Amino acid sequence: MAWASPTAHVHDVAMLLLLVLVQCPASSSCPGGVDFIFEGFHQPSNLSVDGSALILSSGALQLTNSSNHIMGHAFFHSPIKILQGESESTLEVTHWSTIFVFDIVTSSESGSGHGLAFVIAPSKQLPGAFDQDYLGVLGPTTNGNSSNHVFAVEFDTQSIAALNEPNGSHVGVDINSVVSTVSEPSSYYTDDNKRVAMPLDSGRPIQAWIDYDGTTNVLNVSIAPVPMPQPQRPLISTQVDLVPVFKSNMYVGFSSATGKLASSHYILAWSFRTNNGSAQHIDLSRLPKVPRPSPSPPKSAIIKIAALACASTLLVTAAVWAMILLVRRRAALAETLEDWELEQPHRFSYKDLYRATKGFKKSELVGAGGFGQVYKGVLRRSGDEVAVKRMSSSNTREAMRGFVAEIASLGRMRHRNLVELRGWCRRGQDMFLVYDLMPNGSLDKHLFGDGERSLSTWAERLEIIKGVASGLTYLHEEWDQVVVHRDVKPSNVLLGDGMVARLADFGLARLYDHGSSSGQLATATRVVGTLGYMAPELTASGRPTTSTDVFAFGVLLLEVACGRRPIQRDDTTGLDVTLVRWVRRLALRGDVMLALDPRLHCMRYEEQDQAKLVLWLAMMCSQDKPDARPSMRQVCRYLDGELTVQEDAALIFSNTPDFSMGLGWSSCGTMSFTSLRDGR
Ligand SMILES: *[C@@H]1O[C@H](CO)[C@@H](O)[C@H](O)[C@H]1NC(C)=O
Ligand SMILES: *[C@@H]1O[C@H](CO)[C@@H](O)[C@H](O)[C@H]1NC(C)=O
Ligand SMILES: *[C@@H]1O[C@H](CO)[C@@H](O)[C@H](O)[C@H]1NC(C)=O
Ligand SMILES: *[C@@H]1O[C@H](CO)[C@@H](O)[C@H](O)[C@H]1NC(C)=O
Ligand SMILES: *[C@@H]1O[C@H](CO)[C@@H](O)[C@H](O)[C@H]1NC(C)=O
Ligand SMILES: CC(=O)N[C@H]1CO[C@H](CO)[C@@H](O)[C@@H]1O
Repeated sequence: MAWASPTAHVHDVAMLLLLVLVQCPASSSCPGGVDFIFEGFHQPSNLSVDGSALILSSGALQLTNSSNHIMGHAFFHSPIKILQGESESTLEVTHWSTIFVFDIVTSSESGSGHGLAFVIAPSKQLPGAFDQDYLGVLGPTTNGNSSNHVFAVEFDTQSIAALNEPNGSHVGVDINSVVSTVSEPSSYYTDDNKRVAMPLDSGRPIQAWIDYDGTTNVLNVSIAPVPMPQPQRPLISTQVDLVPVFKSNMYVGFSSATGKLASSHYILAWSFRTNNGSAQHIDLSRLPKVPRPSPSPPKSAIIKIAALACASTLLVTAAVWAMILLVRRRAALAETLEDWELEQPHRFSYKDLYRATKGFKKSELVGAGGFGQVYKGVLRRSGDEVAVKRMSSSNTREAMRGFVAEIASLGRMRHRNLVELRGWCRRGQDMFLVYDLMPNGSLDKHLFGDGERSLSTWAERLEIIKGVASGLTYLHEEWDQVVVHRDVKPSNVLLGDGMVARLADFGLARLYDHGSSSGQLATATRVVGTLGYMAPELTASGRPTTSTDVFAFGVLLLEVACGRRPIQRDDTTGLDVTLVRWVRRLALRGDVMLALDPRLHCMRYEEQDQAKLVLWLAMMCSQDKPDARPSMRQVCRYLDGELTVQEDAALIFSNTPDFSMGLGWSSCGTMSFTSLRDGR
């Protein structure tokens, strides 16, 4: 196989080792047992890596990056004596134990695949290994052959129907085959024996414990999100005789592969021990950082220094250019004013916004989306920090005029859960909206961002949900006109001081008079909104209504409760599955609580009840039939406990045609979501 040849070179590149306690010589096997710990991998380490595996300067071991169809292996350099006993008949597997921390990071475009495995094998090369579902452990020619002598525990983010794997990400025990002998959906047990689902590809570090007792042949496997301690009850506890599987000297390590879908797979720390109880504890405060997919990589210091050097030599040239640019900029800052523009309050001059955002500099960019870019800026006169959203539109002047009129009235709205629109500006085909800057960023960033700021308590999330509901109720029912927001989603929910949720971005909002066919727009317009949040009838008719907002709010509720994005790719079918359908399925199975975000641990009983209510409410809001959805005012009453949610799947889904049709999918056996996309 192609990956086998660069092995030696990659190994040569390996460098120094920070903290490894090894009680055995480097090149021979270890008769007295081994006991080692890597808290971060530093070079040259006692590790043999090959394929895409490499050790990052942070100390993280990267098994794969997010390229497609690659695989990487990393093994402890020397073999380990894992069988003991004098003769064939008295052979016994020594007690062994391992603890490691892994992190699977998926960028939004790549989809997550395929996972990683802890491997015990007779060689470091793993002959015949293949990417994709084989995780680089085995391959189509070797899979299932008892001459492999390969044992693995897989941490798989993709489920393959043909391999009889459970839905979604799962943990499985593999013996000479990637078809697991035992597998469980990835989850852990709390101390009160509740099972909490936990996706493996959340981008958060996960700790795993594997223990094998050679006298009882019991294998235990547990996982838990860092920094949770080892669960008392293992996720998998199974009896398996490893004597026929193991040879007397075996290599221990990791393997990982990507396929059509790809994630970066990292091992952050690893301890392993034979003969002497549990592997050493890992100090979780010292885990190395892993790179996160980021939209704008920081400039390196070298570039800055180089730029500085160049700058001095180019000073003279620059001076000439500066004069030319100054003249040009003057011209650029000039703008055409129209009488209707002058009449409105809250109008900013382009010049002010240009200055506030340092000329719409890239470094001031705080967000970008389908509808434009958002820059942060400081207003010169007041010194206030603002967010400036810039949108380009090739609309006619008439449309622009209507838009401005709406903005003007929206500018008068005041509500604790709405971001205050301070004003706008127009220049040519560019529209600018100016909002107060929210120091805590968007809900989206907190839910799916880099981890440091994740909303870990349920109370915080419930407060945010209630805030958004209250803001939407105001827009729909409490203001002089009916305002349909049209783009309710976490990236449009900003978090102000004290993490108060404030709905932002009325850039797409439309106003209607109260009573005008319950907020229906008279004429259909171009369909706007964000895929995944659009109610089915919206894509068909293009008519935004208050109940299409309620649908999107339902999706937002699910995102907040489940910590998942609204659309995910199903690898078996290659099609998109919506979060709405996924949760409905769990609900029909009676497992709705498995949908909850695993990062929400240690929830109290009343909090679990609240979370359940939110999940059911979300399903009510995201029903296919618009009439069946509650109004935002009703939503608030449900959240405040004034109304009781019917936790009855049959009732809710009777308004959802493809579910009521005989609940067809539930009888179609294991796995794979049928890939009907909502809203298509
Ligand atoms: C990912 O790893 C592969 C194999 O080592 C390498 O060829 C590729 O350049 C890497 N891609 C990135 C983006 O680093
Ligand atoms: C198993 O592997 C061995 C050695 O590679 C080979 O000789 C044998 O034919 C294989 N068995 C099957 C059933 O593929
Ligand atoms: C496996 O888990 C069971 C149940 O918690 C426990 O009784 C047993 O001691 C564990 N065995 C090992 C080898 O850790
Ligand atoms: C077993 O581990 C303990 C610490 O967990 C250590 O003190 C002891 O020396 C070890 N024994 C052997 C034989 O390695
Ligand atoms: C997978 O999901 C289907 C429904 O989508 C269900 O019927 C099946 O029991 C699930 N399989 C497992 C192993 O959880
Ligand atoms: C090959 C190699 O790096 N061996 C090292 C393994 O770790 C021990 C203990 O730190 C070192 O002494 C070896 O040199």
